[in-house]
Amino acid sequence: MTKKALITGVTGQDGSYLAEFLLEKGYEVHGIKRRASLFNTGRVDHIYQDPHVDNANFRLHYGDLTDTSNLTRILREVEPDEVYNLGAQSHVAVSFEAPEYTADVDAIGTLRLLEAIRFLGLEEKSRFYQASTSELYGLVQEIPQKETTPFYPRSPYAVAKLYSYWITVNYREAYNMYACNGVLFNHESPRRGETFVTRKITRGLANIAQGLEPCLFMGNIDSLRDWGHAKDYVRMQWMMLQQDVADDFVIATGVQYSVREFITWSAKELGVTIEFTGEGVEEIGTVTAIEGDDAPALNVGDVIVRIDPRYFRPAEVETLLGDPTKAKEKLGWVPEITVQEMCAEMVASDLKTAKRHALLREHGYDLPVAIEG
Ligand code: NDP
Ligand code: GDR
Repeated sequence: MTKKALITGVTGQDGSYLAEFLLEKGYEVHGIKRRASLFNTGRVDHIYQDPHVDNANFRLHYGDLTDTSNLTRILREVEPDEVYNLGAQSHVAVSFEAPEYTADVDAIGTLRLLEAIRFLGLEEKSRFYQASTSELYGLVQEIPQKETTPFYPRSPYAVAKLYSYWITVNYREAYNMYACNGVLFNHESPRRGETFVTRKITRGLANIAQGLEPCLFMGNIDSLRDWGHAKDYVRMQWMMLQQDVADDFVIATGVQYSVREFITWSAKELGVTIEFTGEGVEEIGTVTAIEGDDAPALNVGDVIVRIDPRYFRPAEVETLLGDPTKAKEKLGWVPEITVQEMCAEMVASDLKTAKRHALLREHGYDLPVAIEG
């Protein structure tokens, strides 16, 4: 029998990689996409199948985590073997600006799905994966963080995700549902949203190198993160639902770097050496050497990184470092892509786009390059 999976957030970074992964495993994949005034399926267009074709095994349904009746109807239609709840307002800084909406989607949205599964009598059939987060550790109580580390969320996003973490545990214990939390540390890719720090850096520097943007404006570049590749992490999401007994796992690489280091590596991928000088909001990143021909718009001495306090958060998570021992020992999971390899892949992808833009500009077809974020 073909297994059926339902993915909320299928149009996002993880949703797109997970859909690809499950299709390769022979699943029938159903995804929930939001109604938007512009096309929002760019990350899954390459796996889209015309619904008029017989046996299409990738299908999209309009829906929203704020809409109980819609979620219930989709679950009733699909009767999935596995539900992956990846949909969320996932930007930490934005959650300070839209805290109530973030709570509605990221906390109550999870409850809506779990209740719909129960209401439809699917609790024996549908296994449930909740996209939990290292942001739960917030103001860290232990280094490195593992499954038993106490939580201390530091943003409306993290507080909403704390509710989802515990409601998932609660439904597992109360109703014997197969429900798991993957406590995932930061994971990135060329498909990462443009306003998350790694993508902002790789895209911004590629644009600067091609003369499309003047400077990268950053927030707290001392921040430390444990970054992995989204492809490695979605494989783990599936592995978690294949166990005999539902459980919660930390997924991380166990290695930590600063945002400043990520900027330096990204520049290096473009053949550019940056030196940081100054302190606090006065810190700047200046070009000290250029090799190769990927940065034709730059000269030694150019200041291409500055600090803009607008990007500081009201409460910051300064440091995160995960201990994935349990996932490695119980599930045999090991991340295959290093953060440096991932950085190179992201820069190469953004450089390709930037070169295309620069070429269009050179020939009089100017496209606006959004630099806010
Ligand atoms: P993205 O922001 O790339 O994707 C989020 C997805 O959720 C998008 O498809 C988005 O739709 C959808 N979405 C947003 N609001 C709603 C809503 N109201 N109803 C239905 N869908 C909605 O996130 P990632 O792929 O990076 O992350 C996936 C999940 O994992 C998220 O829950 C995130 O919080 C969590 N997480 C992510 C980590 C990471 O480092 N990437 C680490 C730990 C947890 P649209 O495309 O229309 O915007
Ligand atoms: P994070 O990711 O908040 O960890 O949440 P993000 O990439 O946004 O920030 C990482 C760190 O970089 C610092 N930073 C900046 N961040 C952004 N976005 N823009 C900047 O200009 C900037 N300058 C410095 C931040 O302050 C922070 O310390 C991500 C999301 O994917 C969540 O959904 C997920 O749960 C967690 O990772 C794990």
